[in-house]
Parts: sequence; C-alpha cells; structure tokens
Amino acid sequence: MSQPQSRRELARLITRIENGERGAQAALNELYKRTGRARVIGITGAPGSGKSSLVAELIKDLRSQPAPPQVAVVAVDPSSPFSGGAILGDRIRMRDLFGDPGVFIRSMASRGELGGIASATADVVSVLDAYGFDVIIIETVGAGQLEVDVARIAQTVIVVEAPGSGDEVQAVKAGILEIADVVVVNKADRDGVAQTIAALRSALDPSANGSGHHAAERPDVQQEADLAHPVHVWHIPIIKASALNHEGIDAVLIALEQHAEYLAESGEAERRRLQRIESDIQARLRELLLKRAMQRIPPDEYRRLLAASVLRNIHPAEAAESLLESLQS
Ligand SMILES: Nc1nc2c(ncn2[C@@H]2O[C@H](COP(=O)(O)OP(=O)(O)OP(=O)(O)O)[C@@H](O)[C@H]2O)c(=O)[nH]1
Ligand SMILES: [Mg+2]
Repeated sequence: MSQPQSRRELARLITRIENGERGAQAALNELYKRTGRARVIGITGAPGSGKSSLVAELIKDLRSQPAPPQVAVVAVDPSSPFSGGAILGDRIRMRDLFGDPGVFIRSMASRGELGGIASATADVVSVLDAYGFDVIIIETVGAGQLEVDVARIAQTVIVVEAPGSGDEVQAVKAGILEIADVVVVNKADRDGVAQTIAALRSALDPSANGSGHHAAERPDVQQEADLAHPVHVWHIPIIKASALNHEGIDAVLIALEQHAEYLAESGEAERRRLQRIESDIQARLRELLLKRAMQRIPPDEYRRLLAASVLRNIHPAEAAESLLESLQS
C-alpha cells in the first residue's frame, strides 16, 4: 500500500471523488466491502486553535509506537474554495510528517456545496479505509453544519479550544461543543487556561444547559486510563495540552483509546454506524428522487408554479404538492 505506485493511484481516485466524476462511484462500490476497519477521528475547533499542530503531535506519537499504525489525514476547509492559506499552513505544520511513508496527508477544499463536501469526505474516508489506513483523522475548521456532518463520519470527535478572553468559549459560539466526545484545551502554555476549562465545564454540564450530554464530572482535568473497566457512560474529558511543547498528547491518545473502548462496550459504535449509514442512504435517495422528479416534471409547469410562489399566490409547500401530483398523473 505504501508503494509509490498505489499512492499515486490513491491520490488519483481521491481527486476523481472530489470532482464528482461518474466512474468514481463504480470504484467506490467495489471497495466498499473492504471498509469498516479504520479508526476514524474527527478534529474540529475555531480557526487557529491548533488543530493541525495537535494532529502532527498525535501522529508523531502514534508512529513511534512499537507497531506503528498507518495514518491518513484529510484536512477539510469549507471556507476556502481553493488551496488557500489555511491549507498551506497545514502543509507547513505537518511538514515533519512528510517523508514518513506511513503517513498520508490530503487537503480537500469545498466548492461551496455543503452536502457535497460532507459526502465527498465520507467517500474519501472509505477509500483510505479500504487502502488499509489504520487511523484516519479528519480536520475541519469549526464553522457549524459541516462539522456536524463530519461528526457523523467520525467515530470520535475532538473539539479543540484555545484559551481566550474571559468566559467566551469559541466552540459554544460555533455550536460545535455538542458534537464533542473529547475536548482539548490546547495552548495550555498560555494564560487563561483555568478560566477556559471552567467555562467549558459549565457549558458541558447538562444541569447548566439542559443538553442531556454527560459532563465531565470528575474534578480533575486529566483523567486516568482505566481500560480494564469498560465504561458505559461517557464523561467528556477536558484535556489540557500544548502542541507546541508536546504536552498532554499522551492524555489525548489515552482518551481516544478509552472512547473506542466505550463505543465498543456500550453498543454506541453499532448505534452510530446504523445512524450514519441510514442518513447517508436517505441523503442519497433524496438526491436521486429530486433528480428523477426534475427530469419528469414538465418545465413549463415548474416555471409556472415557481412564478406563482414568487408572487405569493401560492405557498412553496403547495407548489411542491402540485409538482408531486403532476408526476403521478
Ligand atoms: N503557544 C502555542 N501556540 C500553538 C500551540 N499549538 C499551535 N500553536 C500555534 O497556533 C497557530 C495555529 O496553529 P494550527 O495548528 O495551524 O491551528 P489550526 O487550528 O489547525 O488552524 P486552522 O487550520 O487555520 O484553523 C500556529 O502559529 C501554531 O504554531 C500551542 O500549544 N501553544
Ligand atoms: Mg489546520
């Protein structure tokens, strides 16, 4: 798999998926049977919180294990239509990892279509999984809906926060704290860490926000690994780290291992998989049905109803009902 020939083949297939090429689906159908082995981790957080730096440090540790896993990184940037500054930054930050044949890094830029990038990312993850990558990390910049969609692809989601000004938690502002399985307060070498942790803890506390999530109940921030005792309730850990100083990286890896254990032992892995595949099928079915409907609806009828809706003569829901009826007649 790490031969340059198949790496080139892999890169080419990913490009075809990104471009939505027709032939790519046949390849995806073929390799789907070989997926389902990889550990898929999502990492998100406000711009500049240190996601790429953390990913680089996590990979360094993973790759120095006795039996190092093959690791792939997919950096998804919804805000940049081309390979812009952020992605260039990732490349520089992850520079140390280049030259390691066990690490594959790929950036994906959005072409503006939200649903498109999420399903393209899911397909790219499938390809990497089928190609034998043991760990696949998806990095996205916290910007709302895309992160929620990415969370459905990943088994475990890490939300990265950096110490900021006062009580303001960026992850709450971006609406991404609710998808966190693990919270990392990076840049712990800076001031304001305790304040950020306190703000995060109160945001995660269900009695404070009524979200029904399990808050970090233990008073200590760094939680100890206890892999001998499977956990059936997940307490979202808040981990202090400094990617700059390679601190807290081991604690993040332990939390990831614990979460994997929790997912397997609690049946949550199975539940999430079912949910993910079901919503994937529904999204694709919706797309197919719409495409088919648009092919069959008489264009004049479509334009007539659209114009009537624009003039507020009929409600868009009523227009949709009429179009559906025109299909059945
Ligand atoms: N002081 C300090 N700086 C850090 C730490 N980790 C990352 N940085 C710096 O923060 C800046 C942003 O780091 P990145 O790793 O690119 O952050 P990111 O979240 O991937 O950024 P985007 O992908 O652009 O959203 C860089 O200048 C890093 O050197 C840390 O632990 N401490
Ligand atoms: Mg980054």
